[in-house]
Amino acid sequence: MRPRMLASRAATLETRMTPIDLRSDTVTKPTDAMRAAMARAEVGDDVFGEDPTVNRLQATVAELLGKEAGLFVPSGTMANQVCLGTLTRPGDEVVCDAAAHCISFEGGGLAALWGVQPRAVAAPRGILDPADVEAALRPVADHHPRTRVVEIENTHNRGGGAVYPLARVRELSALAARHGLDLYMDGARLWNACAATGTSPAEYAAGATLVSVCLSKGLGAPVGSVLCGSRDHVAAARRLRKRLGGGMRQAGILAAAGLHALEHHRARLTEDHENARRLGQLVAALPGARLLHPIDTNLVFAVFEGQKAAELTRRFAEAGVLGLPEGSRPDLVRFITHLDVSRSDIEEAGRRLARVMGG
Ligand code: TLP
Repeated sequence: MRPRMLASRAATLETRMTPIDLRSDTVTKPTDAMRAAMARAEVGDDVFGEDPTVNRLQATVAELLGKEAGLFVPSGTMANQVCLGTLTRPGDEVVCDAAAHCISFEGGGLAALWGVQPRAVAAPRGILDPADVEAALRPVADHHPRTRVVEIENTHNRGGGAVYPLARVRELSALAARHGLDLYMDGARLWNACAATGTSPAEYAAGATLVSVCLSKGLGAPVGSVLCGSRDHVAAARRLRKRLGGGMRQAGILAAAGLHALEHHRARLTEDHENARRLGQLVAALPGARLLHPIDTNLVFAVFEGQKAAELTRRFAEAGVLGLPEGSRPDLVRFITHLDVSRSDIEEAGRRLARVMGG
């Protein structure tokens, strides 16, 4: 065959190959076993509190987090907003890090839904320093907004999957308690923090008034988060969930996926972390690339100096690797490992990326 024909055959093969999807750990599809568990689920009307599988999921997560009660909600965004809405009144202030998910990626929900403003504190990799939090608290006076909540994110998304050391969480919860504030933990990827450190979910959650965890990221369920706290706080959160239209009916089908994920997909998260470290090595070896952060969990943040992440991710996609322009700087690409990518997918992703970068 002539070289031009060969090149066009290669291009056709390339466009046909299965993409390795590293855009997020939300892209996983339910396994056959998970689908079977969903099909078998006993259900009832959860708005009446009568879905036995939802009730079991809520109790299971509450127990894991060492809290009195839990509430199943459709998404991590709703969990964050319902929790922060539960703990605040209009005009209040939430202290969080400047890159927190609840103020970066939730459509301005704090302001739009609850009339609450963030007090954003710069924090390396999103991990708050208690001294900076203390400095951000408003004095009590008629002029000022009322500081009500300290919000932390563990692991931290825009911090590249950074893990809160338990000691830091304890310092922040002690600080919050000293000032009569509540601590809220966005634990969308708390399972990853636990897998990376060996700290239990209950240890991490102990100082938080409310905490939420996600079932549809690393754990591979199709939908859902659970928020946990005292019975009273969860009853208040339930009202807000209903207000937002998050009261679901025979939701046991979804809760069954969450229960299956908790049982079968938690211990394996360390595999995702190992795959992320391997991907990090492969990416760091590409010409012009470097890792922005050490890899603590399943997120890989790679900087391609002088390049546009939007353009680069288009070229990566053509070569069969999906990543996301992270958005906090123009040359930053985000990759996330998860249940649906194996070690050999990671090796293959490395080869495909090297073809794009000429490495
Ligand atoms: N994060 C998504 C996007 O929104 C960026 C992702 O792909 O990483 N808290 C944290 C720390 C999150 O990373 C996310 C999702 C959420 C909350 C919201 O969860 P969902 O997407 O279920 O509303």
